[in-house]
Amino acid sequence: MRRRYLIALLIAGSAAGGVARLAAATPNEVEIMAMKFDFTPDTIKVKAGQPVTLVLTSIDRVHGFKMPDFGVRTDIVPGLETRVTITPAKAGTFAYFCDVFCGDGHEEMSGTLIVET
Ligand SMILES: [Cu+2]
Repeated sequence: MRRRYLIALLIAGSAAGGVARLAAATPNEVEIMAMKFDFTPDTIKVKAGQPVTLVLTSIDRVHGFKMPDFGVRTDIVPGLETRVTITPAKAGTFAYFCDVFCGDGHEEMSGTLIVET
């Protein structure tokens, strides 16, 4: 029983590895939705060395998206898809936040990019 579980894990692991190799050619896409006063998701996990495209949308008003560690800064305009591609070089934890004042609670509008090796 225990052995069967281990084999299933190994199969799942190699399948995931195959997906990761394919994804290296074209950036993975991560959708981030902005609204007063949150980003959804507010935590993103990506792999170091692999390009990732953040697809930013807003459902209420213009927000900002700033990720200082990557030199990224853009508006997020309702009705538009704003795409930003980054390739994190090394593991770490990096902040992103809204930099367009959008009301009380704006200061709390932030998220975390976790880069894993
Ligand atoms: Cu804001």
